[in-house]
Amino acid sequence: MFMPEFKRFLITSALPYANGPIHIGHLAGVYVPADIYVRYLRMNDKDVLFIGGSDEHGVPITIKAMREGVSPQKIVDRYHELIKKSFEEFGISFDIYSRTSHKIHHETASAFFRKMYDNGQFIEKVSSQYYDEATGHFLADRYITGTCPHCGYENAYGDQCEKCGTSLNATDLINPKSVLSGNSPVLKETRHWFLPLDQYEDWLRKWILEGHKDDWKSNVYGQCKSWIDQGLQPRAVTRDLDWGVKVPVEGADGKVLYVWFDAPIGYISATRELTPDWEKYWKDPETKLVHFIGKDNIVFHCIIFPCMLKAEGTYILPDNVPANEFLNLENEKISTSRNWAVWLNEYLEDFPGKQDVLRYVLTANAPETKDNDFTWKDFQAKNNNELVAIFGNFINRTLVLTQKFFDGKVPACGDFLPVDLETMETMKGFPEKISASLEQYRFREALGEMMNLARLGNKYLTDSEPWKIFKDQPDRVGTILYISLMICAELSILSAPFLPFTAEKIRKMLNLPLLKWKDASHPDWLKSGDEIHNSGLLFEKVEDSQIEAQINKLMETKKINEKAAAKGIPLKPEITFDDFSGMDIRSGTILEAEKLPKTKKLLKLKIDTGIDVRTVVSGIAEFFEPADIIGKKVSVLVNLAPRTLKGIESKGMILMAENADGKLFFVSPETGAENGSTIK
Ligand code: B3M
Ligand code: ZN
Repeated sequence: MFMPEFKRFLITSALPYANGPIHIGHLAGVYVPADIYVRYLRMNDKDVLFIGGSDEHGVPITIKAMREGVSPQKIVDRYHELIKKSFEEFGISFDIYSRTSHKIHHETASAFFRKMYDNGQFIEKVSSQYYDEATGHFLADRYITGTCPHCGYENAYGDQCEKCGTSLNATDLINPKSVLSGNSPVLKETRHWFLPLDQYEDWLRKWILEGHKDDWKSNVYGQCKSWIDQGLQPRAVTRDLDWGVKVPVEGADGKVLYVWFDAPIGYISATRELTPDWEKYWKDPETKLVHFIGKDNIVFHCIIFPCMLKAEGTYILPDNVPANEFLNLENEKISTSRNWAVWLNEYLEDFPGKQDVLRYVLTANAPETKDNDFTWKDFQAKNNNELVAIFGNFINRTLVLTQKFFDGKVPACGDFLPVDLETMETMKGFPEKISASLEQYRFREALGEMMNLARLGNKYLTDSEPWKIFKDQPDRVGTILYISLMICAELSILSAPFLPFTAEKIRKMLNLPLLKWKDASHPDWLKSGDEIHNSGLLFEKVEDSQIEAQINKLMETKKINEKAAAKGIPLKPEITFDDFSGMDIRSGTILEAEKLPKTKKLLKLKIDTGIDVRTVVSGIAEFFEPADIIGKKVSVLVNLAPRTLKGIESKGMILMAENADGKLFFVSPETGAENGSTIK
């Protein structure tokens, strides 16, 4: 494995913005897979550093500070500590968890910029940028939102559309709005430094499109290809802000480095902070550099940061960037601002000692190739049906039987039957299989194999039924339990990257020394007569009540969000009763429905209004299939002046309820209200 052989490994995980706690989306996308990989490397005696830290600059921080009316420093101090602590408790085994407000980072990032500046690697340019006249701020990045010119998403940020992932300049947005005041911004001239990404296009093509066609994940490779194919533009790497790393150039007062310029340099600063030997990790081509990130960070880690490293000239490039897709929660996108998330710090409080359960569920559901969903019901099922019923059950049965029949001592091993030999042969295959998956960043697959080893153990015990034969064949039972204990020991090694807390418990119960990955394939370190002690169940059932409590918490959030959204819809001006009674609204039934060709939203409906049968063109096609709404009772405004839409005369309008997120629902009279009855 590890072909080609690298001398050392430098593993980085995205630096989370210190503007809120960590949630399961971050964990599943970045930190759990990175931690599994690093633990695996360490168990293989590799020289490895695992780098993490808080990203404390950028607009996400200043916006949060502004909303709370406190200083940005206050925000980052609060969340850095919270994040750091919850990572620790969750067993994310960073070698260092640093922060970008440290002096060493400001120095490192400044020097990096200055070297590129001195080498003439930036374009200095005065350009027009959006400016909020009401507040006196230039608007870049998340200070400005608008419609994405690529996919039409209405809440794209000034630096990136979160829907389609495209990286944007604020001036690309359609209908831009200031996040500060809600106003439409004006253009104002300002001077900035740009990284001419277009000059790196040929090099990027060679390095990524030719060089990493086979080893980068297809989602990562695909995104890179589409950016490069679209043509790269020079990108501003400085901003008019006062929070961040000051631009180290004379006459650049009031300007800081763009957060996406300084943040990845944070990986370098953290390594410098960790060890005086940092250069060999960053500059020797025999180091394998791997960035673990989420999909919205791909462009920054695969295109922009590598261009910076290449320009600076003395650094190595990432060997791989195994970015994950997104994890949703109960079928909805996780959102910090809408509080739609499972927060790590709250999980640790609600489920004390159950770090491994969450690690397991997030790995089993990892959004490795496509977006995936976390649901509390599935969390419960995976815990109860897999961790408790398979993994925990096997270890517990083996230990209980050893206690019962052999006084808690490893029994002597007698002659092998074919089933023993076969089982031992299968056991031998697991380390290699799991390694192969892990080394290709297939963590779900690796976890599945590890569980197959527990399944093998369960089947072996169930088939051999030692509890039935002890009386007549105690030696045979000794052999069965000896082999079962070997499987337990193998599990304690192979589960360690995924379930570190559990692995350690098993190791202690079996009285084993700290073992390495290679020890799993020749498990001869259990000796007959060695004492073991069963210190209790590894996993407990998650009860329905615990799941209900979590679901209720989410329902509360939903209610709060709905209220906030409804409040956000402004009331229309007052009308008189006559205005209202001028509307003739009737109960009707949809008789026919068909999609209007070449439109996305329109359905052509035939409606029985009780007065007549008429055609109404309605903009509901995105929410309803024509076949599903035939026979549906609807409320129809019948005296609306006719309009021609796509060449079809539409007479009237059907009434719909619209959610704050744009979802539509019929306003249907109850059965019994005949067609033509008036609605008032
Ligand atoms: N803070 C973005 C994010 O949390 C960013 C990652 C920086 S990695 C250098 O999505
Ligand atoms: Zn988009």
